[in-house]
Amino acid sequence: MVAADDPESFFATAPPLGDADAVAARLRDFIARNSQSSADGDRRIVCVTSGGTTVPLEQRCVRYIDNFSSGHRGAASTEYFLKAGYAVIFVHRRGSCQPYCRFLPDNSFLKFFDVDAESKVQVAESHATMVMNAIGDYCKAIDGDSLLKLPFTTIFEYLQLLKIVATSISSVGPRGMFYLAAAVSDFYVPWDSMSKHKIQSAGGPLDMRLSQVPKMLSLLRNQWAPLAFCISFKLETDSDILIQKADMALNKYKMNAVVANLLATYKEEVIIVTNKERSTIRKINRDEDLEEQMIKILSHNHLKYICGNTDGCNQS
Ligand code: 9Z3
Repeated sequence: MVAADDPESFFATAPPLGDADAVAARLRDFIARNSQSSADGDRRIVCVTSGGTTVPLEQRCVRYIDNFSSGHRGAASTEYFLKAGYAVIFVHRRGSCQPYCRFLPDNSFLKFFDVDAESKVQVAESHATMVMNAIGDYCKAIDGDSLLKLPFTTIFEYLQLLKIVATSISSVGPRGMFYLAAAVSDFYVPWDSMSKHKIQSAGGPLDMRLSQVPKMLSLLRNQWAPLAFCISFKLETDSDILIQKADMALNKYKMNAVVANLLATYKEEVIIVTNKERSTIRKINRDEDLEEQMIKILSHNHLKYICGNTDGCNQS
């Protein structure tokens, strides 16, 4: 019997994506349109993953295990990648934070609107500029064919999507980048050993054995998109092991960079670990996005990487 932590068995037993062919076609078109040479050279394309994956406990899912992530980092990073001229494939958890919507309040959404004397709904004066800018930036990204959004919920959907995106992006070689900010489950229940119906409580306490999710970073690096510039994230709660774990990921999966962060401080501080250096990035003032500095450094490193992998490199 093949182990559940074997990638082949994971993909063979996972419920197939309903729209895999349509997703592959959209990706092909998006990448082709963004690969046509333009005045500023061939465009760079990044796949940003964002939000947490779920692990269903039942095939007709009532209960699931979730991973911590609001999707804020992925959404903010997408905005800065777009600003830096990248085309972005935003692979995100359904319902998680979206680019240009980060500042919309999730609990007091109605505060954004006023009803005037003629009963017409309007954006409140206090938020009008912010909403207008967000709509403008979002439309520019969509109309300019710079942003493709692909949603997932479960670990099964996420890994199948990642594989399709990676094998598509491989066609642009070193111009492709992966920025894997999604919080991905380490353990799961294989589809073929999962209860079909809702697990009943009448049987007493629940004993459940979870299998390890296969490590797909090796496949991404070695098979799916061998020339892409790859950045993975490492989230820990214990500061004593963070850097050691990031170094391990860097070397084991041959990542170009690992972004290390602690649960307690991830909004204020990250450490970008590469083979050459460790750079600590801190938020200096409240209104600043940490992601702005992160994307500046990483996109610069990506340019250098492209130059090292391309003859007659014309990127500056
Ligand atoms: C991260 O570490 C992200 O920075 C956060 C962002 C999830 C903390 P938010 O979405 O949070 O802004 O609320 N992402 C990677 C987390 C992860 O699961 N990494 C795995 C690991 O650490 C490797 S894929 O082992």
